[in-house]
Amino acid sequence: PPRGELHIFRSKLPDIDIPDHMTLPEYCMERASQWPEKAAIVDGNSGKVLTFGELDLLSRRVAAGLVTLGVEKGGVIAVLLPNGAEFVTVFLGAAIRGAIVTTANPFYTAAELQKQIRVANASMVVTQSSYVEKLRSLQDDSSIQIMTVDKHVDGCLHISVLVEADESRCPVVDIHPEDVVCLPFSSGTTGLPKGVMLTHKSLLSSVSQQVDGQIPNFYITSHDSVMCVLPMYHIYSLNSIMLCGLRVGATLVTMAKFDLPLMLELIQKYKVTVLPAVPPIVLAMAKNPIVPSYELSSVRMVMSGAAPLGKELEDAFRARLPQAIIGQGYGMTEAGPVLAMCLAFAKAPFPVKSGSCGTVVRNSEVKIVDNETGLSLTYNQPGEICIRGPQIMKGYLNNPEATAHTVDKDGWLHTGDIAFIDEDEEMFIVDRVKEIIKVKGFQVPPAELEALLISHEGILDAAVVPRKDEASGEVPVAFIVQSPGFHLSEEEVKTFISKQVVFYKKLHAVHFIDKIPTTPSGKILRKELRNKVSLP
Ligand code: AYL
Repeated sequence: PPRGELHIFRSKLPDIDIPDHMTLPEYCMERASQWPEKAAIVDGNSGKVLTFGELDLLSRRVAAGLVTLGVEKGGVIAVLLPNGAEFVTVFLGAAIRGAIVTTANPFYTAAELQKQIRVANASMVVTQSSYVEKLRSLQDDSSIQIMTVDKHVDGCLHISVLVEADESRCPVVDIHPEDVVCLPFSSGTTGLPKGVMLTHKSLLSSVSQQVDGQIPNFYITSHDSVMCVLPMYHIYSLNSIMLCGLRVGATLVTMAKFDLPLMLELIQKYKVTVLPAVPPIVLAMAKNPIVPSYELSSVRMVMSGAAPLGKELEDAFRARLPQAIIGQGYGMTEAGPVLAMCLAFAKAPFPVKSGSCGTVVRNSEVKIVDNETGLSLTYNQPGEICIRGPQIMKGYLNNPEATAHTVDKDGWLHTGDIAFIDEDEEMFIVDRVKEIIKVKGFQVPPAELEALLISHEGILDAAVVPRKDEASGEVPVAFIVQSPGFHLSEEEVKTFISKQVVFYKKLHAVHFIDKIPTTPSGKILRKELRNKVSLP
């Protein structure tokens, strides 16, 4: 097209009718009564099974119990749980109540958890007894209630008050499609983690774009068993595994944490058909010598997402599990989260190329913007991916500035990812123009580590950038300017950070320099530092 014309990319599949009169839990459980005896969740660690009928009943009890405990519509509940039936039950129950669930990694340190719980303004935390100690200080200066799902703990509520509540008192709540239902945290394109307001409409639309219609893009059905090893507190698993799985009536086989032998055993035992993964899991499946000794022929689909998957790795995987279709999903928490999905996963599959992160989902528009000229680009020209559709976030919680920076006045969400789209409408991510570091698919916001670093009296200035890593994709490394008179060692700096953050945010190297390179306006020249650590 001529210069300045807007070029919009769309799915190759036709648009669908996305339900607009249902809440998220109604939508996800719409067909549950067709298969009440079917397993919704098989806990891979304990072998315990929860049927769709039981899940439906328990989630209505949870909603009733939350009312009794004083959780209002719009109230926030923090769920700090490993994968399992309780996570799903509490999520659905809270959503029926009209409450909002904020999710976080239970391995977060006390400081990380407290920050999020305070910013989210949660009134209740649902967790395991082993994490209560970390949360105790929250109880000192506020009215936050802590609830355990396993053992009873003094001073805490127990999940029995929810799952043994009277389902006939399940509230009828007037929920608007634009009401927030989930509040994951993400640092987005810059700065510290922020609450991402995902509404009933956003998540329902995103799930619908994946699994609904005549030709679903992510074709999973009630005949599938889906491996749920990716943590449900992350939006990838919450959306593409938990919510999509419930909607279609698939069985989720959950694992509390990644463990390759156990995962392979469970795939074999439960004849798992769909394996949503992240690149390090694909790497293990492609390279680990134990893999060929398991019977994995049930697996028909493997999705990789949350971080780049190299073409070579994709090909190596294909050589090992030739019966499975491998492809990618591309998501961003703020985008609801799924932007693109492999069309080889569709009910009427398309041929696809290795290295592609998929094709834009249905009922959405994508444009690719040249960051220098602001023009929208056509085929094969890399630029920033922007997306518009009913699934994107409502905004960042209490942060209109950051929201306006990410979603423009025309409704385009700017991802900070650089990609091109080829003539087959396949998207290829080639770079990132945002600060975020992706370790095994987890977000590590440099701003968070930099703030911790400069809180040390021996550190005058600091910058944190990604370094490529075979096992994790990327790892954070720091550049440090020491305060006059200080002579810190690399180990001292690493330990100072590792005590304060969850394992995957640990620094892998510390470089001492005289000055952090910045632009005249004071912005860190991250690319320059990134290049320094990527030299052989
Ligand atoms: P967040 N290839 C390359 N980079 C990716 C990919 C991919 N397939 N997917 C995600 N990313 C990067 O918010 C990209 O930089 O959400 C993106 O902006 O933790 C950033 O990760 C977003 O990180 C799915 C499949 C959800 C994937 C997701 C990803 C959610 C990760 C649902 O079905």
